[in-house]
Amino acid sequence: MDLLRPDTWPARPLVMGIVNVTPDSFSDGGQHRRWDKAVEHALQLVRDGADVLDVGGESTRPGSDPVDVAEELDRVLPVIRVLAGETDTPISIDTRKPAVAEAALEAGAVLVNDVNGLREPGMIETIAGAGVGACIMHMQGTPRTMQQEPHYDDVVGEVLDFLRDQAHRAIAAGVDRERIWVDPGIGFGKTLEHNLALLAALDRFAELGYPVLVGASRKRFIDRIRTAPVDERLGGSLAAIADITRLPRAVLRVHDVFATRQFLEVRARIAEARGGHLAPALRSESPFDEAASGDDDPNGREDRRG
Ligand code: HH2
Repeated sequence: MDLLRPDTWPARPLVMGIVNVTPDSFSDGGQHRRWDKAVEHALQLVRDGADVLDVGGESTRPGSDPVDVAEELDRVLPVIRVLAGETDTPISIDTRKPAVAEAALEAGAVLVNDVNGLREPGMIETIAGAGVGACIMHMQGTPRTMQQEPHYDDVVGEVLDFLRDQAHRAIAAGVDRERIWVDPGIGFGKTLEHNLALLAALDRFAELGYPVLVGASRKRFIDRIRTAPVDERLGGSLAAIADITRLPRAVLRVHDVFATRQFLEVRARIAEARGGHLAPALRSESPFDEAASGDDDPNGREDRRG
């Protein structure tokens, strides 16, 4: 299934599983440093229900330092090569660098997830030339400085304008319109209030006409609302995306793939019970169907997680 084309989009949000191959990512840094561990983790995310795998070799947490091209390639290429041979799940490369994107696409990635919103010279051309998809994310500043007093007169309007303009630039340069996703960039040069305003306005992002990606998983704004270490922010992560099923096409970039799929599935079943429209399609799509028929089996989760 070509998930990047709208005609093959399932009737539910896509779940993008995060595969960080970095020593310093904010939430799971270091755990997947060695590429074989990262592959193992990624394949677990596939079993957990990931629709897309997002492989990244440079941390973009607030205050983080950039890494050079050679180091980033050294981290991500072996992981992408192995994953491309081991799973049909589409692979996205999370990078700001055209050279890394190009090599990752050659190694088997099919989507460039750019937190820099395709601003680096050469990035749009790389994507257009390869005929692949792109996620355009908004960021104010750079990861090193972005949380130092971010300011907007109208955060939603400014982020919308940026995404619309960058998408138009990409299309004008030959990127397939149908393969563009947009992302307001939760936590990237935003205060708590900015993040909340953006999450409350996702419908307006959907009106741009592209699938909307939301990356709220385990982020710091959750801690600002109720203090919790990164691995105890699942409740807040799910709350942040609770309304997303309203959007026609959404992508959830998450660490906790299984819990997110479970969350979506339970919500869909409740909507179905209420007479909603999402659940039937969701149910027929679900890789969890078999287990769903044995709802009460307490071992179901273990079985699926292999
Ligand atoms: N967030 C992070 C990284 N990449 N890409 C998109 N499109 N949207 C996001 O919100 C987003 C992203 C940061 O999260 P994580 O990968 O867990 O951490 P790190 O940047 O430290 O690797």
